[in-house]
Amino acid sequence: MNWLSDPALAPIAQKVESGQRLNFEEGMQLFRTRDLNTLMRLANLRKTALHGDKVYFVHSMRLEFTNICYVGCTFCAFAAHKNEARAWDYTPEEVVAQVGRRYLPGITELHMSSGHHPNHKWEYYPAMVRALRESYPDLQVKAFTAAEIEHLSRISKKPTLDVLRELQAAGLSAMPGGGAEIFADRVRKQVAKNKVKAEKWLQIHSEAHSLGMRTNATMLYGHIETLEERLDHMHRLRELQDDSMARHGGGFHAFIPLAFQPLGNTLAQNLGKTEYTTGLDDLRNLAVARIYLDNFPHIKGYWVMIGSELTQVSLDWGVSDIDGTIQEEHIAHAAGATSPMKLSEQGMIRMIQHAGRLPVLRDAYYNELETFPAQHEAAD
Ligand code: V47
Repeated sequence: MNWLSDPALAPIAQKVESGQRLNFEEGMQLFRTRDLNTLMRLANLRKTALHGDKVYFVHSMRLEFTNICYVGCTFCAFAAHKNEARAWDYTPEEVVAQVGRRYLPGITELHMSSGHHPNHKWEYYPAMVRALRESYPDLQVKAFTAAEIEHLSRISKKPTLDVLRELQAAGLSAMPGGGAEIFADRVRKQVAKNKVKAEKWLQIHSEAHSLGMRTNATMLYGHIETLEERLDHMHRLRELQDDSMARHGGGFHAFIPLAFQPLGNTLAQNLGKTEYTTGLDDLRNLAVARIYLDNFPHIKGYWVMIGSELTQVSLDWGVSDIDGTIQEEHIAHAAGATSPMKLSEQGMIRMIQHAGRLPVLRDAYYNELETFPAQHEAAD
């Protein structure tokens, strides 16, 4: 049976079936089509060609060492002024103690990103990474967005490449994908005008790749951006990934769309952007990303921002990674995320199994630690 109902998708389907790359206009057709069934099938085809039935997750911990931040991104409800009662700011020793408080056996990844603190000296950052590695040598530290690295370059007066090198020497394993927001200037000026510029964000990731570090890339969508601006964002990432793969043998592990959470931030209040993204927008976005970003190993469905139910559905829409158990998350929850603060390992396994997929526990480097049996029925 031929399921295709949008004739414009016929040449695109042929390209996807034969593993060819889509051009920008074809990417836009995917964003515009109402033939969601074909979109889903094409995304699933690309995902299956890469990973079969496997879906990856990590036993992880999230830690934000401070919420004090001077940058003023309009989508952010997490940042606090240092005099506010809700502000926190941990010393390296307190960071280690916080990790101890959240620690569970088997956790391999510690994901940290935080505010741009106005007063910390450069030395604070490598000292924190070193203290963590000394107390928890088995934890892989994935920390500091490109925006934070640029901030560290400014306060240390060191080039960003040296900042990365020194953090890597202190024990930094990988970088998260935050701070990318939307690259297009028109949007960036309105949502993150004091933050790292798009070109610099990309340069910092390129530098990290040159040091053999693997990184992620995010895209904050569902606010004032157009669909063209979403695809432009993906396009710039695809170009950098081509370059990093050619020059350094690899670069980005995963692309993670971040659905805008609309509470308690000025973007929501001033521009009336008070609605959550819709389920089909989330799924479409993931599917387009899977098809367009043909050189990215993984597209992540981020259960914190789209909920675990939709994340489970997204496993048919190109998603091959569902992030981790997390323990405690504050950035999305400050802005109205309705998901729980954490998931259990068992809960993540069940979510994947009940979607008829094969759960694979990974670490921050995507080493496969354990594979769980597939289970095609929704019963334990
Ligand atoms: O950098 C902030 C975004 C990011 C809101 O690399 C918001 O594996 C939606 O980067 N609505 C932090 N998004 C989270 C992040 C991340 C998450 C999961 C996995 C990985 C990874 C990285 O959250 C920030 C910013 O882009 N953000 N406020 C909001 N209201």
